Amino acid sequence: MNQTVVTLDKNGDIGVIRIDNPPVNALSQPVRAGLQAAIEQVQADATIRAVVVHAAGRTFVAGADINEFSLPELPPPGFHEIFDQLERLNRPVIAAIHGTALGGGLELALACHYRIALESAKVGLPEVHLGILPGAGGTQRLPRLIGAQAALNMILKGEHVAAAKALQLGILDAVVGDEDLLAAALRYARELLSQGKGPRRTSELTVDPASVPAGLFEQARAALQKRPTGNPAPARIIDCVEAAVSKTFAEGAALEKRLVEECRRTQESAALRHRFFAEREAAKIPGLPRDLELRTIKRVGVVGAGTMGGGIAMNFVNVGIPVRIVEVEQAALERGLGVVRKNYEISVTRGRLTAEEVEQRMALLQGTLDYADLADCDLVIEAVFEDLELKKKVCTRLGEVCKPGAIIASNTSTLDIDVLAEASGRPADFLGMHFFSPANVMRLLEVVRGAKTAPAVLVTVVNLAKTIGKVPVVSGVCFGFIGNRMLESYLREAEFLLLEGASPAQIDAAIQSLGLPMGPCRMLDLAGVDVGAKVVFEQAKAGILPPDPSYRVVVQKLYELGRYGQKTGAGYYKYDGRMPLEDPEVETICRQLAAEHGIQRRSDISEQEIIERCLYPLINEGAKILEEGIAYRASDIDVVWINGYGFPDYRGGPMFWADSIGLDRIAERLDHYAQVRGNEYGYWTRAALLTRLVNEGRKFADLGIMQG
Ligand code: 3H9
Repeated sequence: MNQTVVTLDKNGDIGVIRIDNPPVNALSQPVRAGLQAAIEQVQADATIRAVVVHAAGRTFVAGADINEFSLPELPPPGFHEIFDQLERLNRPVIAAIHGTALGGGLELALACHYRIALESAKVGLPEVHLGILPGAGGTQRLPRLIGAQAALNMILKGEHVAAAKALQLGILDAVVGDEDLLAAALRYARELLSQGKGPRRTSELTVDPASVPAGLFEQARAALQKRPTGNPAPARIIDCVEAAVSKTFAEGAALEKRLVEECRRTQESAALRHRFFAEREAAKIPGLPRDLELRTIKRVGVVGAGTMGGGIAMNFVNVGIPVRIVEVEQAALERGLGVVRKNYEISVTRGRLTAEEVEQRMALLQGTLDYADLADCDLVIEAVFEDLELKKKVCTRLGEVCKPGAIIASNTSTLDIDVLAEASGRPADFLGMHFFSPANVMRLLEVVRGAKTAPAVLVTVVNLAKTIGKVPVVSGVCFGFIGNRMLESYLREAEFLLLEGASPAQIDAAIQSLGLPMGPCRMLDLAGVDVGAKVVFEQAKAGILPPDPSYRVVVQKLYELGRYGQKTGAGYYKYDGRMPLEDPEVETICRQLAAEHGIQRRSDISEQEIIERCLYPLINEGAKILEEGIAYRASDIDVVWINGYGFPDYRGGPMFWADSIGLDRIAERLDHYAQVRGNEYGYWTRAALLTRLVNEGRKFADLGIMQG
């Protein structure tokens, strides 16, 4: 037996199998081998009358080791083999669950005969988020235990289920309060023995077909077809759960084994696994001093009660951190607080919050018209209108009123953090916190480190981001940071394509065919053409626009015409309610602009050209961001695009996607467009890093940490 990761001890006549594989007790090969050895030892020891399986550290088993899924073959012993062996033991086996029993961890527990958990524990089969299915018996045992409908629902959603609910569903047999779990499990084992209870094998149960709602599987398949996803797992999950009803355990298990293997070999699953690790890497800041003293954030201030300020405030009150929100006028303050309350009330109607919880949260949100009320805040975030002069004034004021040691942050989406930091008079305490709209919903937070931001400030905010449920990504200072800077090249090409003769619907359809929820034209109409145009004006002011008179003229023209998008009923489209309709007016506008700028119209723009022209320059910009050290890692860029811009997770983000296309191909197409479109303004000039990687036959994924 592998002595270090799995041990078998005896507590009287009870065998105790302990898994100790930090940080999350993943079932990597040594753990599987250790488990198998422990089971064989139990088989050989007739004095053991019952077995408890538990885990050391902060959690029970959090699943298979996700790293192993990238190996050509999963190293033996296999999951089914061990779990079947465990279940076949002829003495009662009890799983003792604390923390989380996820994926293979729950499957291990399901192979045990009884399950006891702490009330703080959670269980789930989240494999779907990795583009695979529960492949260690979960699709066969869970339906046998709790019924096909509940199991299908739980596996397709991949949610974590709290212990109380899991008890109700029949996944758990007992839940205990805050006590010594191992002691409780041993007690439970002795009770079973005293009651003469023996093994209870879930694989021997059958699902009564009469308990399965008519059309359950057909409806699940129809729902998938209606909203197709690039994830290879859901369709196969439905097949497996159906097999749990209609086939023997052995047949269902064989199907599960084959389908999980099919899933893990797909590019989509590789992309989803990349996302899993990328999000965790993104929160790691390289090169930090060892003895950092982090700051404590007990109260937060927000300046501006507009949509953004209100959304930002909600993030904190949702986790119990009180917020002071400042406005200039009482009416604006009341409007802002009213919007927050309305958002919470919508959650009540959807059953996500109780009326009492709304009151508790609103009580944590205090409005004020006086900056002096921010004096006791540990972090203050300004979320006023995106205007450099205004933001500078606000930052200066914050530098005056905030207490020493408070962190001051700007929610700017494009402006120079270093300029704002200087305006505050305390650049070491200053950074950017770029929330995405709606700020209470979108998971991404770009944390922008200024030239003088203190490391402790940066780490405090990255940790805080995790506390409020955000995925933080650190960016250096440049116009638009990681996300909006890359977006700029995407929007630039979308507009040139409009001038050359593509319609908004054609462009959007091409981009959506890749799995993005909306193309650039619909996105700008939704975000506001005015907002989009102002970004261009700000770049002009900052002197960073290319000297190209045709640069993003479409958005500027639509703005001039008051076509602000969905909110004014017209933008790149005209609107019937929320429904975008093609508008001949837009074609006329584009035709006129093309004529003014001497741009040839053509009718041969293909879907492939749209995809390449919008996305390959975006990837090229990503490479520049890396070589400048604006992002630490290529995978950080992927995290930004998946969580902030709806880039499909099953493609792994733009940089992972580029690696899968081949960087030589990307480079070759950039060169091609430089030739056919001309390259007067450097739009198609390859990033030096891209050329280097192509020459060396390497990928973005091969790069280490990049520091500017
Ligand atoms: C599965 O089980 C398939 C089976 O059906 C069998 C098929 C054949 N593997 O998230 P954290 C690392 S698929 C490897 O920051 P938290 C993680 O990368 C699996 N590594 O902690 C990080 O490393 P580092 C199904 C893993 O407290 C460290 O552990 N299970 C795994 O915020 C800490 O993680 C899942 O999908 C793993 N399975 O959250 C559950 N899990 O420190 C995946 C974690 O180097 N895990 N790591 O960056 C989670 O959801 C969270 O990690 C958990 C803890 C909730 C457990």
